[in-house]
Amino acid sequence: MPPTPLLRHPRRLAATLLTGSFLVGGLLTAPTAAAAPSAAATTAVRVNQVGYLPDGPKRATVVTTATQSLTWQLRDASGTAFASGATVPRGADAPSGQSVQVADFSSYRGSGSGYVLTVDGSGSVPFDIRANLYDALRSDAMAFFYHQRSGIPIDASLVGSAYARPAGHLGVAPNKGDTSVPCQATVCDYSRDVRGGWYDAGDHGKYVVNGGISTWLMVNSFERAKRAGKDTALGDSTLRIPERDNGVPDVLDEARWELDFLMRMQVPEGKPYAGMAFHKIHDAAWTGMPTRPEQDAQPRELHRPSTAATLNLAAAAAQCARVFRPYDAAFADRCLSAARRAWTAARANPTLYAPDSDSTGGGAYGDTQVGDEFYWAAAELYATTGESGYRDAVTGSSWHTSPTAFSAYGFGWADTAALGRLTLATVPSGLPAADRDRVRASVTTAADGYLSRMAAQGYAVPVPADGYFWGSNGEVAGDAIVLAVAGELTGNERYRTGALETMDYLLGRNAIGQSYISGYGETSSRNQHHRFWAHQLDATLPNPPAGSLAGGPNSALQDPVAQEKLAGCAPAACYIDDIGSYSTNEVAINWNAPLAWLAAYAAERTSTGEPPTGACTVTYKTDSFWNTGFTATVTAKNTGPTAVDGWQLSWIYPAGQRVTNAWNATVAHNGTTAVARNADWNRTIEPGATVSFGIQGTHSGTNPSPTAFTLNGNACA
Ligand code: 9MR
Repeated sequence: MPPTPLLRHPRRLAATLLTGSFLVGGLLTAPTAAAAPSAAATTAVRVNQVGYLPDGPKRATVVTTATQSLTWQLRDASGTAFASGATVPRGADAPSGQSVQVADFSSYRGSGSGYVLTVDGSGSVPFDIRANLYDALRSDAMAFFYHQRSGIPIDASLVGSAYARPAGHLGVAPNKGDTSVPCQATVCDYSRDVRGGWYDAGDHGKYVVNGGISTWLMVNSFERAKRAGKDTALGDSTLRIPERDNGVPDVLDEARWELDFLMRMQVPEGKPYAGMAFHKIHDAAWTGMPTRPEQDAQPRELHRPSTAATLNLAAAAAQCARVFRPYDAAFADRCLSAARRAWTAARANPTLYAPDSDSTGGGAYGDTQVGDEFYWAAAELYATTGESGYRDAVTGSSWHTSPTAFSAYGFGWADTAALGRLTLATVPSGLPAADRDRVRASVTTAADGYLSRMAAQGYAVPVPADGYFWGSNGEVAGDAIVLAVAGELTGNERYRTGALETMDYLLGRNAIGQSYISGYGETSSRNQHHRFWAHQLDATLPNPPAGSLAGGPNSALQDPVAQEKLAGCAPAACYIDDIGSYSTNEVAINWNAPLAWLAAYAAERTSTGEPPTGACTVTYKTDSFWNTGFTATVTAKNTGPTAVDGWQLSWIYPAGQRVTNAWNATVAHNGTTAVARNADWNRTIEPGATVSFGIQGTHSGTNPSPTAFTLNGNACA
């Protein structure tokens, strides 16, 4: 019997300060005056600073000491309030350390720009409500990877002159690589051409485990969109990359840039450990801040192969073989052969662990538990080939049934079992139906766990209070992927709602009112830790390009700036937009990849396809009208496929009318929103049936009919 997987969170374990690592060079001597101030919130009404989708959830969090419900008002750019309601007090919110209330204006379905949500005299930053809200982020979050490319000039015609730069690490002085990189002493006696790929983050290291998971997410984004029939948005000529217009979907072109590098990291035939992947390649010593890639003069070194890196390569390459086949069969074959070799080599060397101590000049990415990597690689190889050997490796793995495959702390570079489950749940395979259904149920169970955590928190974050570790924003975006896949598997709209609400968190509905995505929102991160986008240290260099995600709050405070500036912070507030705070404010491929996935998903115009159980049409007929009052008959029809049992119909009065009396229903007001509820004798509306009730109300001169109705949370046509 395989051992039971341990519940573990290795990404959280590096709780020590990385002294002597990122701190060499200019960073410590940078003038402190250049440091950004702590990201102070400008208002106590926290919203998604970019905005909301007309058909999506629209919630805001209000920081307040008030214990009673407050009135919220949605105003347009001219200051006119046209929707209002009551906030729901939530009391103390542990992760943020704040007392909060929640305002829900989801029933508003209009669109426009310049909206402001006001509560108790405070206004939010202005935001939009529009269907194309995420179109720009979809391409910007993906374009991040082109910016991070090694071994190719970054072309001004694609990114603008501020972000253009010569190719890095092609062996042109002062660079010393990556066209012929020797191993560290004792690792091997030859050199390898490991050019290309993406720089990992703010440093110039290239790490196979992180490259593998990031590539997988990019390709998975395409694979999911294709299943949904929405892949044209990720197709050819959709991104600003050199390969556009080559007949291959651009997101796959971008992923291939890394896949080619990952395969170069495989130990060649005839050498010791043939088929294994070198764990990483990076500078012999940490370079200073800033350092442009083409100016890096440090020697580059290959570090010893590892089982984890080899299995990441196997997983990403097996997925490549499946997804690239319709576009480039020869490349798909090359990927499959690399994946098979890697798998075989990992089986022969199952305990070649990368140590946590190997962090001079680059990150360690240490991992001593690789059962989950074996499971993930087997799942990808099985989904691609259908071969029984890989199937047996899947079903024989304790990770196949372990409840910890989806942990409360999400998936990540060291925790990959969830990725195998997502593939087995969504890609047709020969798994027996009952087993496949169990795998699918594990996805929805995990998603339900994230939803309950979101519901219990004032900021609707899927991570637990102790889950704010290095790269927590990547964790949030990864959880959203699980939610989105649960929506795909079940057709249940609540999962899409949850996935979209995590975007609200990343874009400003959070403890510090910070949009963690550069270029998006009023107060967005602009000083992420990066050796080229280092404007904070050198005014001639650019800030991070739009669509770059900061690592996010990290309660372990693992850098000197965080330790100095954030001491005593509540977990969700342990963030500072300062280039020196690499443990809260770096960018990284494994955080931007789930963001790109999520942005592409959010940009799609349709919901998960759930039959709208509350689908409805409403007529509102004014029966009589006099100088201060009116009567009307409201008729709601259930046009959905299932009965509505216990109904609640709400609408917004455009001219401040108030219902004072009702028959066949009870009507209450939440500001300008009227909420009608069933009487005892008409609580069920069968499919196709209608319910009617009468109202009497007051007006102040004009009495326009309301137009937007919501039945049990669903907008009526
Ligand atoms: O994302 C990594 C995080 O999980 C680790 O705790 C941390 C310390 O080992 O390293 C992070 O990864 C960094 C890597 O080591 C070097 N490149 C930058 C990465 C993002 O900060």
